[in-house]
Amino acid sequence: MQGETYFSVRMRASQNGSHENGGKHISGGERLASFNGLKDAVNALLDKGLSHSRGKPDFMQVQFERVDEPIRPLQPLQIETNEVCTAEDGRVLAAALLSKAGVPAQSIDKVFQEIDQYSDVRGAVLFDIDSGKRIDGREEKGVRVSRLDWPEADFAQWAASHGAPLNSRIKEALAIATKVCRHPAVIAELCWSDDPDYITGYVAGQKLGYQRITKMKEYGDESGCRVFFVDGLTDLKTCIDDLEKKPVLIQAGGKRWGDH
Ligand code: WAQ
Ligand code: MG
Repeated sequence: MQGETYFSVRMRASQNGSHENGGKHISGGERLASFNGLKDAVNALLDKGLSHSRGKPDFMQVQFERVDEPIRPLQPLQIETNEVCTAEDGRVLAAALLSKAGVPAQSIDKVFQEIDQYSDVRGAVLFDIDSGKRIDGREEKGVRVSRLDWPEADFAQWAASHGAPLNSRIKEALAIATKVCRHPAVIAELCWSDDPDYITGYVAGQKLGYQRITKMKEYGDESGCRVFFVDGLTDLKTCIDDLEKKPVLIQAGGKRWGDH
């Protein structure tokens, strides 16, 4: 989309006070919108935070800011769904997929050992496969991938042609995975929701694609995770900056943004 000014819109909501005052994370969201689309984007994020299965928020912040960098168009990763019967089977399959994407066994084991600690993070954990350690240094905040969106009409067309449900959860998760796996330092991503009513998760990688796994935890469980496995990271600050700030729009079909 050249020539049009875009705005990054972000929301975070918590319960029992703000996040920085120890409140429980309820919901977060990020969109990219034109000036005329701001009202819809803010309303959609407001709705998302107000009607959430993790609870009613008593703190919410919604903000928008102009994006000055050019927006990069990206094709969504290939999607596949892997049916499993139990959460244990789901986690075993996730480990196998991470291994296929190039994550060493020691790092996979360590992440699964530490997974309960990661569930308090309201962004993502950056895990370095060289040192075998979490390296973002962001504690509870983690790294929040922002400045990304998938225009609804393009997503609807994509969903129809892939037999995928028309829900914003898949749209948002596939958009994050596509942006993150495109980063040269990122080997793979592991994610499942912290929402008690959603148990499907995924492993993603640039070559592996977006591999959904139908059961990663039990219904009612409020612990989720999002881990980006990174390798050969010489400049941590730039990597975090790219993930948080480089603007990306997902586009599956038709004319690509910026084509003439
Ligand atoms: N950047 C970094 N981390 C994030 C972001 C973001 N933009 N959004 C969410 N997270 C982290 C945060 O720690 C959340 O607690 C955790 O991920 C889970 O977020 O059927 O719904 O939005 O294909 O609850 C995946 C499967 C659903 C979708 C994942 O995650 C499908 C999901 P949630
Ligand atoms: Mg959630």
